[in-house]
Amino acid sequence: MTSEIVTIERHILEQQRLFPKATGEFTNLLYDIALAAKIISREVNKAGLAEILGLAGAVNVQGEQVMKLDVFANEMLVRMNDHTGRLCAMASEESADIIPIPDQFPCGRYALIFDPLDGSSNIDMNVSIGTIFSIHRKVSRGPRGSVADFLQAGYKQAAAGYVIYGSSTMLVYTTGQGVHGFTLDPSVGEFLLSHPNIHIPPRGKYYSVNEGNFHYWSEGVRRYVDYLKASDRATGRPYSGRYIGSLVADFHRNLLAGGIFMYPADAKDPHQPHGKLRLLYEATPLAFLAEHAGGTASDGRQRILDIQPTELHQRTPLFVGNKDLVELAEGYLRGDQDRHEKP
Ligand code: AFP
Repeated sequence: MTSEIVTIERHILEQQRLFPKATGEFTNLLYDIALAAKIISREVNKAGLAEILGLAGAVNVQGEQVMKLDVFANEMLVRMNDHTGRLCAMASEESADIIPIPDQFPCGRYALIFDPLDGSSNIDMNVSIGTIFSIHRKVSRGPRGSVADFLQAGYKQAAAGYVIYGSSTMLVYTTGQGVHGFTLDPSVGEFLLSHPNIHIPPRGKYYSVNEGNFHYWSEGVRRYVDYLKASDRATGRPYSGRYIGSLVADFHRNLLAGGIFMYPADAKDPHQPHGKLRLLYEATPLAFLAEHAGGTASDGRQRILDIQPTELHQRTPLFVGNKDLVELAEGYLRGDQDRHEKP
């Protein structure tokens, strides 16, 4: 045996040592998230047994109410983090407003944003789902956290990551010092470093988009997708289409194999002219990871990480993945794609 075994705890501590002034508060916060992820993973793995053990939302054999998994995941993240003194507040995709830290607990220096169980409509089909998180530093002046701590541009994130509950459970995160992936060894309950320093491969392989929306897209998006599918040996086309409909799983595959994930704006729902995905809970953390892995993310016009959020649940179009593919998508949306197409 030659390779070192690096647990997530050791890895986070080693990262902390790069910052001699670090207090350990941030380190412990990441560790709290990893612990919540292990507990959520345990419950997700039992999902197929829900009917046998008691349907979610119904009463189980012990006479207890069985919680839906997304509700469980949300509660777990809140309960793991509300009392530690590391956070000033939380914001969850499941809650309309910010989640304050109860008065009896101290207020910390960080704001935690999470989508507790993204892709949850896939649970019943045994498809991979995920938790997405993002951490900002407290910027508001008051004694407790406020919405202002969450409405910060993505480039200011202190850390971002996700947990994918797939054929194995993996946690992938960055604090701006590389993107690192850990696989959960369920037999010992530890996340072990399996994917150090992830870089998106330079040549993308996949495009991922819900093509059922084709007729609702703008002309530019339609032409871009046609370009990706056209056969051209010189530019390695066509790209292969892969779409799960579970953002973390789609993003994770393209992070490891290269490609572009898109959820463009569409004309399907006039109330959602900006597409489906949420800026703070989905787009911003994945954009931070993509950039630190050598890729990029755009809303079709500007860098996701430069967008100044105005609302907690704001939506955005998202194009994320290899730089050349995202820039080409922007070109098609502007109508000057010829400047970006490879000869
Ligand atoms: P659910 O959490 O309702 O399953 O939505 C998942 C999601 O927000 C994201 O994970 C997917 O990328 C996207 O929606 C899929 O949306 P479409 O079903 O419209 O393709």
